[in-house]
Amino acid sequence: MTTPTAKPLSWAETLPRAELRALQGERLRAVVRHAYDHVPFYRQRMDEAGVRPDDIRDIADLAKLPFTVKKDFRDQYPFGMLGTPLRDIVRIHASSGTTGKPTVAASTQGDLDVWAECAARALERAGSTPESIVQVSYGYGLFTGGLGMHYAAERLGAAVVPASAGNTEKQVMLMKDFGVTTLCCTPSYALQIAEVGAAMGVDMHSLKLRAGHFGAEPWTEAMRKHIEEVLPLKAYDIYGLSEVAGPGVAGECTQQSGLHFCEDHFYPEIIDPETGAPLPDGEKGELVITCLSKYGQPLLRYRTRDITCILPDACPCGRTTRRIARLMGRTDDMLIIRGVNVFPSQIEDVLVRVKGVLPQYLITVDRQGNLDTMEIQIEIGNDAFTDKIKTLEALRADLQHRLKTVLNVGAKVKLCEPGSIERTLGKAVRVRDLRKI
Ligand code: DLL
Repeated sequence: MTTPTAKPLSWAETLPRAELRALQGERLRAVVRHAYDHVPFYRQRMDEAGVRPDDIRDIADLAKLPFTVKKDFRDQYPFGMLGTPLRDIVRIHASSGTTGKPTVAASTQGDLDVWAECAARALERAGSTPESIVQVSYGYGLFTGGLGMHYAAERLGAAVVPASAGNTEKQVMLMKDFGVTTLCCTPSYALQIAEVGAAMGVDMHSLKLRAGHFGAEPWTEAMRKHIEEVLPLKAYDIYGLSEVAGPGVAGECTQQSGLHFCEDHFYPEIIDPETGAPLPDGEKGELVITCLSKYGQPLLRYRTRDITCILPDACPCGRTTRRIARLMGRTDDMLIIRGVNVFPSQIEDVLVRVKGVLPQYLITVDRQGNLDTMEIQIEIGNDAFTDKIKTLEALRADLQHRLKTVLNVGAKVKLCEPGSIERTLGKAVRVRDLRKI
């Protein structure tokens, strides 16, 4: 039995544009007022910009508000961005920051309900129903992928298999034995599952899978085609980020041509990353998101650093919410390794704390089979340079351990001689990405 709700899950996806805009304006007014009254950070920013909550009456006024950036989270770490007392916060997620401290994402129950609704809408948009069996093979934990899709499946009324990532043979067994219809994981892990299943002798095309919701890392149309060849499902792109909510901020419908934004809760803008000027629909730039319903940790005009465009035409599916194009890259140097966000500055932050090494390093990212690999070459200082293998190995192991703790993903550390990493005259080259996705 499903709990009766007043409105169908996706009622906001087909609202006439004028009604949607009125709803957005109403929610924006309330959330801006709340942020100003309850978060000293926003009050100060708005005062500096000379904007009062009463100046924000409609979505057209959004551009008057100052941007929020990732660094603001670091400066306000851990709870400086909260809009409610801590007692009203019921969950705290965290994603990578640019240095040692993570970016905190705290939610009230109301915020979680909105997120679950949006992520459930992503499942429904691609055809899942309460009859579906949804295997969540995103990692559970501080990362929002696992818990995000978990509550989405429950909100839809489907049966959820909380597999988390890893132990791939078991994933295949569960899929087969339970008749899983919907798979949620990173696109690279979907390929890994297909490969392991085939190696186990399972006819992957005999599985009941019909939809996959893949995201958290960049992928391409070519990869979609490949996944659809090796698994008997349609592969749908799903987008989200911890600061805003998690998976489900936007996701594709069965047309597979752009990700419908849950515009009634998350308002998207595209700006010129150089000037900050808003760009019209159809033009490529940086995605900026305002959370219209988030009160635990309000978020106004957040610069995501993700590059995309808002598709100017209406979707043939009949939904009126605007879509974004597949993500086209980032304006910063964030890497996504096995679904985990990694900033080169995090590595630098570790190196400056370790005696004997220089903050001279080169990250090489590659893909072996379907798994990302990361090797970090690090220069040793002249003082620490020795021909004692035992000493060097201890240093190497220590660095590898420290980096794994900070980055949340393993990297192979290779020590190299002083001066051996190429110096450039301009911007240092810190990353070689050899993956051909
Ligand atoms: O990756 C949330 C998520 C989980 C999305 C599961 C989809 C599925 P973060 O760890 O905070 O949150 O990383 C957010 O990942 O700014 C993008 O750069 C990247 N990203 C997320 N989805 C996609 C996608 C989750 N579909 C950052 N395509 C974002 C490309 C994506 N990049």
